[in-house]
Amino acid sequence: MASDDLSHDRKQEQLDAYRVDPAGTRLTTDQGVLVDHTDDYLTVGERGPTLLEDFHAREKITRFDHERIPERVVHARGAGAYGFFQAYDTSLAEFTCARFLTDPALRTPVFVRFSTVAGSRGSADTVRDVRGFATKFYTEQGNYDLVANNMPVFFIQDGIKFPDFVHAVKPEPHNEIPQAQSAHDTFWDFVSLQPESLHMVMWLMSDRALPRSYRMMQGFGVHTFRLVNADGRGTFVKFHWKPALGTHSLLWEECQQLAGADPDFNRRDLWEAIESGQYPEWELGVQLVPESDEFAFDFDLLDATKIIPEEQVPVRPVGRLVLDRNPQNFFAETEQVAFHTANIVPGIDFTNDPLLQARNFSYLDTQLIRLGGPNFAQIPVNRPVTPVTNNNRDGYHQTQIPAGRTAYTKNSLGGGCPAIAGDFPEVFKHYQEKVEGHKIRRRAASFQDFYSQATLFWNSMSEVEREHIVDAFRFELGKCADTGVRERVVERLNAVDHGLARLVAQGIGVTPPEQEVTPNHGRSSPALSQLLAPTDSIATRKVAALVADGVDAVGLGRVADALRERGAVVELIGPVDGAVADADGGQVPVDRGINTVASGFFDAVLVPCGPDVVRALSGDGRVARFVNEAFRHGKAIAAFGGGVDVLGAAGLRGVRVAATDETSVVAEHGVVTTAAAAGDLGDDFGAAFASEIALHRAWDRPKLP
Ligand code: HDD
Repeated sequence: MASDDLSHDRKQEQLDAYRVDPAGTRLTTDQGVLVDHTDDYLTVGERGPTLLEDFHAREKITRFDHERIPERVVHARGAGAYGFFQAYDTSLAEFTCARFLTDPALRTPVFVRFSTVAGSRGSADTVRDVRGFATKFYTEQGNYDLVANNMPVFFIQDGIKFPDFVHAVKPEPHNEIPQAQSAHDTFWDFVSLQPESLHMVMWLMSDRALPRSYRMMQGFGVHTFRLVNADGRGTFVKFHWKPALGTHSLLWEECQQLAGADPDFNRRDLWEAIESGQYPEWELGVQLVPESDEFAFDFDLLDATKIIPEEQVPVRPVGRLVLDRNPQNFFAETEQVAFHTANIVPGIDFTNDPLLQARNFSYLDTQLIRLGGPNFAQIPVNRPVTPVTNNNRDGYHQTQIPAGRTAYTKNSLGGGCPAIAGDFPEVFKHYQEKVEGHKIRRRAASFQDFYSQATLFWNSMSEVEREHIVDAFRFELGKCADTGVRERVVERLNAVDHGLARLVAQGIGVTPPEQEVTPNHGRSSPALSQLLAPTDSIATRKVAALVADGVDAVGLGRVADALRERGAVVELIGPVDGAVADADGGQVPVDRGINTVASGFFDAVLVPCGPDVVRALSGDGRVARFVNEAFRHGKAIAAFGGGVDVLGAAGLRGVRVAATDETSVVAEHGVVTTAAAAGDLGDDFGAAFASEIALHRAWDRPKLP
């Protein structure tokens, strides 16, 4: 086996030892006793009282009673996968001795868990929320956890406020309403009284809070961390994950529809992509700041509510992350995985960011209650691939049998083992920092600018992104019953941007502010807009082909092939599940019935030709709604032959479509049409449709009334 494969497989090999396969086995009790009957309790006579001595029934029910563990206090809902990380080259060795970042021959195994933050374990995926992006690297130097989010800043500057923040955003304590939403009074009350949250709130109100897929979102380590090289020299670092498929979002209306139609939308998407071999991929990048530049910025590097604009410090590519294996058991792996910001390896260290320091306490602490004791690092998914040898002992759920009579350092009776690693090259050395000061409870003056970067974010948005932000504020604040809270938020927004504050105020019945309090500084960071970096790929994009009896299978096949060749997933949606007849009377199997899907499941819609099809589709209210929604949501829509008529029947207006005799391809605002059908349908039709899908959405499309 090549050495570069070794590390990757090492974690899986370790996990294999714990995997239990029921194939070919017989039912037993937990004690290994064979069981021949598990449907009836042991009773006295067929209709008589049950017996306490039925150890099998008692064990079965007891085990069931104890199945649940506390859900994560935040980030309770998630989905995870295994994969690997591989550095591109050795260039980071100048800055860090972390081998997984500097040795391109190493494929470091990883487990990644994506999550929402506010909702309970059973809440919907497509809520407006931050997404977690936590990666456990099983490195050759021990486990490293990069516990990141899909937004580069945080709500608060100091971790001591975390319980307050979380209490404010979680369901209100008196009635436990609302679930998985920030659209309620206590959250906005908190925001209005903690202006440091405003920058993050701008991100939360933006499309970033509605990712199309976990596979299409960025990740950020948020804090300024430190890289440390072999000589002990430190360099400040911010970590970035960039998705290979581009960063894309859903629309709020779709999110609300999907929360009902498929609450597992993001989970399922990740699972299915990996099952089908379309492995999600990200690039790790770093922003490096020499220690000598610690004070070169107009914000504090230790302030987690600030970004370093990429235009100021470019993101330097380091390596790639690929997720290629789904877990086998959700509870054992995804639920029991335990991340901790303090899990670091030689070459990486902390800074004095007070948010990070609080996290370094909180994550270990939370696992103790969540996983029931101090031995959670022995749970298979959490085990490092490096040996663990120390004198930590006992506690709940100890699964190892430490041999020998000595459990202390120093010892002579145990041969002095485990021995202190001393100057062993792999040993972790804390970064040496000289610190002095008074013991005080006070925020630094350099943390006091709460608005400039919120303004920077607003200035960097495209027009459509701004529209979405205003709509989001109007929705969220519209759900706030307390007018005082609404007014205070508008007041805060006025310090971000006067125009924004006025637009929001007008939508929520608050008198728009007359005066601009702080003039907008006018600076922007183009890298913050999702729309400025479109991809040209349609890989993994989902296209719904709406079919009915009489479909032009030849034309449909041509377009579907063109899309599939480019990596898209085409699903045939019929009036019901099963099959439809093609124009020649043959059978075309459908993938799903329209009653089981929603337009939000797909990135694009194709309406094929066939006279009966057009009649059937035009007369089907579900089809009309499907196409109409896809149009309103800016999705690419294609129709050929008579299928073009279905678009009119669905109420599409304001976009020119091909006339009945126009066999060339007409593409306007993401609507691609032609009168050509069957054998006359050229390759240019599929190609034009693919180009529109790659744009993600046609944002300039006229709005329907
Ligand atoms: Fe946190 C979970 C990310 C601030 C305390 N956090 C958690 C997870 C992610 C983050 C991705 C889910 C991990 C998983 O999938 O199991 N948290 C962040 C980021 C933050 C942040 C990017 C700011 C930069 N967190 C933060 C603070 C505190 C916590 C300030 C406490 C002082 N976070 C926790 C926690 C959780 C957690 C309570 C809940 C479950 C867990 O840790 O394992 O300890």
